[in-house]
Amino acid sequence: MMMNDLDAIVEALENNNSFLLAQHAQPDGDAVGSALALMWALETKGKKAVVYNEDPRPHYCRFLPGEDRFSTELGDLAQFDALITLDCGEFSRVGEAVDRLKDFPFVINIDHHTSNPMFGRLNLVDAGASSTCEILYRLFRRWGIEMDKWIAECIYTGIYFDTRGFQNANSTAESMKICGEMLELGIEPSKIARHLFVEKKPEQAVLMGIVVPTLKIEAGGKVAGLVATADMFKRAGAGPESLEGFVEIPNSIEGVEAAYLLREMTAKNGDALIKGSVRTSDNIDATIVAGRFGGGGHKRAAGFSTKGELEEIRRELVELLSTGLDSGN
Ligand SMILES: [Mn+2]
Repeated sequence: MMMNDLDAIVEALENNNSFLLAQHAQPDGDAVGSALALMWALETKGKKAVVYNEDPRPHYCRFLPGEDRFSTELGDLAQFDALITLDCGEFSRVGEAVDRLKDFPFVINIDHHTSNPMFGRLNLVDAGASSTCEILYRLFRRWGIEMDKWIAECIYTGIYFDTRGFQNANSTAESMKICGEMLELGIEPSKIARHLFVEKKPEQAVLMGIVVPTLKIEAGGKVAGLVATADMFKRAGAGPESLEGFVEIPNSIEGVEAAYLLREMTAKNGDALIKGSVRTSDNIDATIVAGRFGGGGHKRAAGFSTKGELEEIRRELVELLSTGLDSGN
């Protein structure tokens, strides 16, 4: 799926002055990288950009230039000419602010999720792109942005994060070429790799020790997953972001074709929720499985938040994944 208002978006950026940049709540490396890359690019053109997210940035993004420029307040929306959503598979992913933002008169939607319903007045959505940062790179090229080391660090971070260091199927010649070009602008790939994927906080390592024993391998070795209860977070003294990347533990097991991670969490309104991450091989579409729980994402990596009891959802999810693998759906 490809929705391409590239030239119209370049024109809109050129002809307007003040932009609000929103990404999905609980931002990841691509959300933070794309917001900051676009902020710096707009500033090189003398434009004003405010970067908004209701949630704090994950600790692994704290090294990025401009990381302290995020705001958790929207302020007066009338000051903005356009709202640009980044890495949001649907409008509601911006979080609670969607109630105020959904009537904004001019929305530009830049994203790479398969399930994106094209909610912007202008849309630049390519599910074939590794990341939102890869799409921004194309936009900057078309717009004639002179990319510097700061922009390069942000772009590289988004691509490297969403491909998981080129381990995922969304790693393409194009995404690698762009990253090579970012290296030529002076970034240090080993530093970024360490921040994104290697370094753990001590409490994350403790949490790993508690969560790994919940591993279950089922469906004849094809489905594997972990669960994390609220009590486990408490025992480890770790926050909800601490599970980043943990789904790769079951996903790394030989023979496993579908992996999951479920965790208990509390929504902002106080509701108890189960948050799920799903990783799949070629043989099963993760967006269909996550969709059954009201979520979405990419074919091989998707997620959801739902109400319910942890073990019940685990059974239901394993059942769906096993059946899906059997039917080749
Ligand atoms: Mn992304």
